[in-house]
Amino acid sequence: MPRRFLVTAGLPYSNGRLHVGHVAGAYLPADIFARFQRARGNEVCFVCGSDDHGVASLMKAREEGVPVEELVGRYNRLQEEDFGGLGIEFDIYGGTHRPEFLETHTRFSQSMFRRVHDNGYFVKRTTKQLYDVEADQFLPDRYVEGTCPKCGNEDAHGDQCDNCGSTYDQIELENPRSTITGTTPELRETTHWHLSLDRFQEPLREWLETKREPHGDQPAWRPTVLNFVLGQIKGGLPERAMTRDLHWGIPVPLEDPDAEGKVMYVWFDAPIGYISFTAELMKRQGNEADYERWWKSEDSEIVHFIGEDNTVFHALVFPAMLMAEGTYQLPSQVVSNSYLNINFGGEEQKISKSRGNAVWVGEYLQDFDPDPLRYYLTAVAPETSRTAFDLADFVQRNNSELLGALGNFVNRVLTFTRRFFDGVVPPVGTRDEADAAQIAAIARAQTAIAENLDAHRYKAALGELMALSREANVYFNEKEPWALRKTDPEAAGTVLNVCVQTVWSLAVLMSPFLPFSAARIRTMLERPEGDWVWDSATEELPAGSPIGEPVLLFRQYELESEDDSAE
Ligand code: B3M
Ligand code: ZN
Repeated sequence: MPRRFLVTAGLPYSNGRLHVGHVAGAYLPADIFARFQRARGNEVCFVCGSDDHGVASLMKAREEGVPVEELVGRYNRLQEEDFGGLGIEFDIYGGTHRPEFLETHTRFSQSMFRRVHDNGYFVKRTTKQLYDVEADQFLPDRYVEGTCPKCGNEDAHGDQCDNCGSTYDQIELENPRSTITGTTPELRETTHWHLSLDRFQEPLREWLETKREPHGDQPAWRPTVLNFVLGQIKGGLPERAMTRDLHWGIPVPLEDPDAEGKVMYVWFDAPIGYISFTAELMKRQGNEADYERWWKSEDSEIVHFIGEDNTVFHALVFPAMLMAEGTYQLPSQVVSNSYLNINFGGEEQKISKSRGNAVWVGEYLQDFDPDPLRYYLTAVAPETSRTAFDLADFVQRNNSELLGALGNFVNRVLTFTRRFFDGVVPPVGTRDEADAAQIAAIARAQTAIAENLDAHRYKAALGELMALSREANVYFNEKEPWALRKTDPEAAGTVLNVCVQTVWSLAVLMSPFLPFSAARIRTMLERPEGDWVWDSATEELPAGSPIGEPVLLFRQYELESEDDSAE
């Protein structure tokens, strides 16, 4: 029976371009997983899109002086382009305010909100908040500055002080000022709906405890993720306001005068985007109700890929929302990655736009190919702890590992076969022990890679792929087919037969990681296009199969020297 996977990758805020940290944290491992499971013959629906609401996008639009719809629309398209350039292929790329998705997304978000409300899991509370009279709006924390109530720093943010690190409620700030108009805001009462997370502490704890061990066909969750969220539960889960006084978001759908002019908190509607985008896809395929096969049926496995800062929302808040709603399944797996830092100017730094140290996907793709980045970001993936992107290391590994080991082997074998064996796979002949060992290495690598990918160990899986390519190089070198050809042409044919089989297997096994290169090998081997089939890695190409013109898989990269960059 094929398995069914609903795979999601965190919805990027549509207010900036994507950099390597985003890719390593969520999108690349999700894409590798989706490609692998598909090749395995499993049913996969890979969903993503932009997170268009929230205060940050509103602020950015204000800064740029453009309507927020225009801003998020622009970044939605740019981000989709960046993903496409890297071969991150979603089945659907939506957007929580993308025009073609808005009706479905609003309907799903409002229905969820209403059901959580009707099931009694919201508490309505009236509190005081800062109101900017001139701008005629309540001020989200990011729109307020003032004097820190703890240390007296005069440039403290609405909810935290960068000087002393304390956090507080915005109304505790002294001498508050609105960053929109610069005026002094006044205190006004406002009403919001709070999700009673406290009532889900026990059910969440019980559910999460089952993830310590393998469950169903799923591996245990990463201990870092579990320990973190279980720790949060131990500390007590606070109620969280799920509505906001903003004009940007999904309107709160309650027949209550207090709900007027309010929208949902961005973190309420964003994860519902996963569901509404799936529904939109199903609608396009003919039947919207099919989204239930993915989201409500027990034989579907929901796998979320996220960066570590999104863990609370995916492992606690969203599951609590789903429990409160009552008809959904909970996720089977939350694959959360740590941050990817960057080595810059001789030190390891957090990737940040303002520091100017980010490697942007769009810029990268102007100079380099997608597969080397996919390779490097998997090789240094921050799976269990923070790691760092290092440009010199990227160049070095491209040259020595991708080009030196993998690319070279493929190129040598195909060139040699064309030159000395009429461009066709030579007959098998009699395999000696070394030949048989090389054939056995293929099956071993296939199993090891699959086991690691099923367990969400991407780095280790890639390591097995590269081990196979190194073994293959050793085999080729030790067999010396260039000499053997003269003394025992049949044995040399057998060696090249084994090598071509290995090239083909490498293509199948690399296809989740390095899809562009895999496709090139497939073309060179003149194999039919179409979906990759994992099992075909061990299906031997018959003698006589044609070998096409070899093309180089990887290029040598050079670090820009000081002189070049000064020009
Ligand atoms: N947009 C946060 C982020 O990009 C948020 C993820 C939403 S996933 C439902 O870090
Ligand atoms: Zn302070």
